[in-house]
Amino acid sequence: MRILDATYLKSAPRAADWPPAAGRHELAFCGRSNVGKSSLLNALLGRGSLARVSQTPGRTRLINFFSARYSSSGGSRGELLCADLPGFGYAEVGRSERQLWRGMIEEYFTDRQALSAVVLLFDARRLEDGEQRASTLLFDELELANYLQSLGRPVIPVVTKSDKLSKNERKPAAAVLTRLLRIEPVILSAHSGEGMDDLWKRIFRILQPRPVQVRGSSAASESPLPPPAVDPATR
Ligand SMILES: Nc1nc2c(ncn2[C@@H]2O[C@H](COP(=O)(O)OP(=O)(O)OP(=O)(O)O)[C@@H](O)[C@H]2O)c(=O)[nH]1
Ligand SMILES: [Mg+2]
Repeated sequence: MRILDATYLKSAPRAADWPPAAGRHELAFCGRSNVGKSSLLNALLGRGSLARVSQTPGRTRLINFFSARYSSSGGSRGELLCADLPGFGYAEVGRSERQLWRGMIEEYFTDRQALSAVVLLFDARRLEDGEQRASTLLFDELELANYLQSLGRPVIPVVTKSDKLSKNERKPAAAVLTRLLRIEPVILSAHSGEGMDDLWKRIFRILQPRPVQVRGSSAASESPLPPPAVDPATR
C-alpha cells in the first residue's frame, strides 16, 4: 500500500459544505477528543502534518476532509476521501457547542453517502484495567459504535497509543475491547507505526477500490456516480 499523494480539501460543518465525493469512498476517523484521530490520519497517509495534531484537546472543531491517491500492493490505483471528525467528551466545551457537535456528526453519519467505514479510536490506556472499568471509561465510544451499527455503517475499532502499553499488555487490552464490542480491533500506534498495515487490510476488506478519477474530465466531475457499495458481511 503506497500513498501517492494526499491533500487537504476543506473544513466543513454542514452537508451543504461537504466536498463532492464523485464516486470515491470515504473513511471517517472518530473518537474522544485528544485520542489521536489526526495523528492516525497523518500516519496512515504517511504525511506528518496534513491534519493538525495538538496537545490541546478539542482542537478539531469542524469536519476536515482530505483526499489521497494510492497504489495498492497488487498495483491497482485508486483515490479515497478521509474525514477527520471533531472529538467528543472534551470537558471544557459548553452545552451549546456540544449540541452543535451532535447535530454536525449525526447529519454526517446519516447523510454522507460516500461514507464506507468509520475508524473508531479507543485509547489503549482505558482498556488496561479489565472489562468492567473499560465499559465505564469507554461508555461514549461503545454507545457510538452501537449507533453506527444501527445505521449500518461498518466500524473498524482501533486501540491506539499502543506504545503506552507494554508488549504483554496489548493483546489483553484488545481482548477486553473485543468482548465489549464483539468486533476485533486493530492495535496500533501512530507514533511507532505499529498496526498500520493491519488497518489498511481491514479498510480494503470493506472498500471496493475504484479507478482513479481523471482530474478535469467532465465524466469525473459532473456525473454523480452511484454511492459506494457496502459489503454486508463486514457490518
Ligand atoms: N504516545 C502516543 N501519543 C499519541 C499517539 N497518537 C497521538 N498521540 C498524541 O496525542 C495527542 C493528541 O493527538 P491528536 O492526533 O491531535 O488527537 P485528536 O484526536 O485529533 O484530538 P482533537 O482533534 O483535539 O480531538 C498529541 O499530543 C499526539 O502526539 C500515539 O499513537 N502514541
Ligand atoms: Mg484532531
